[in-house]
Amino acid sequence: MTACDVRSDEDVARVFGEVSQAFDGGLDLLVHSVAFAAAEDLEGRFTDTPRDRFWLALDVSAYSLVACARAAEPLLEARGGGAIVTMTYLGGERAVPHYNVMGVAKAALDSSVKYLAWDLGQKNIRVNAISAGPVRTLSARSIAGFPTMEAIVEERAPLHRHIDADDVGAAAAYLLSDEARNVTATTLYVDSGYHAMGL
Ligand code: 0WE
Repeated sequence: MTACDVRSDEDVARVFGEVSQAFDGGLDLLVHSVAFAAAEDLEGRFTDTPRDRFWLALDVSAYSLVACARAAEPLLEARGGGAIVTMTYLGGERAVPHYNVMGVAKAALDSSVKYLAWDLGQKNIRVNAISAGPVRTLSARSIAGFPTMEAIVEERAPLHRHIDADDVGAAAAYLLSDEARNVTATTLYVDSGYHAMGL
């Protein structure tokens, strides 16, 4: 599948057109896993986030789910329903130092999951989010203090261990499967239980 700039309605329309051709006009599931904030906004003070980069982060990280869900809707409907999963993070609900504008974008994303779930539920399309703990990914490597965050989770989370991409994959496989047929509009935490702690 070709590249897709999720800030462009034309690009999104083109890619879902290609999906429709490749999959005979139908789609069973959609995994939305995209986010972006300017690197300089993931350090320092949230207060200093300029207007243009605030909207950039929300455009790529939150509105893109709405755009992709809308484009996928007729394809999912053609199969009698389906499931959408997106990736969120605790920093959208609580202030995580340095997560900054990405936290605001995740708050918008989390809310969008609920409104999309309401609209698309009518068409038997489920919409859920996975809230993963810090995972060592390519983009994580560029984040200052990432090893410290992992150490904090390992110390304080009920399961005292970090999570990896396979843990997220297993949760996604569940949410996208018929096993989760009556699960929508929710967040599944894959974070060793860290989100439940107060200290
Ligand atoms: O959502 C994220 C990070 C997503 C992300 C990563 C980058 C790095 C490269 C978005 N935009 C960019 N822009 C870049 O230029 N996470 C959940 C991982 C993450 O990022 C943090 C975290 C955690 C956790 C940043 C600061 C503090 C905590």
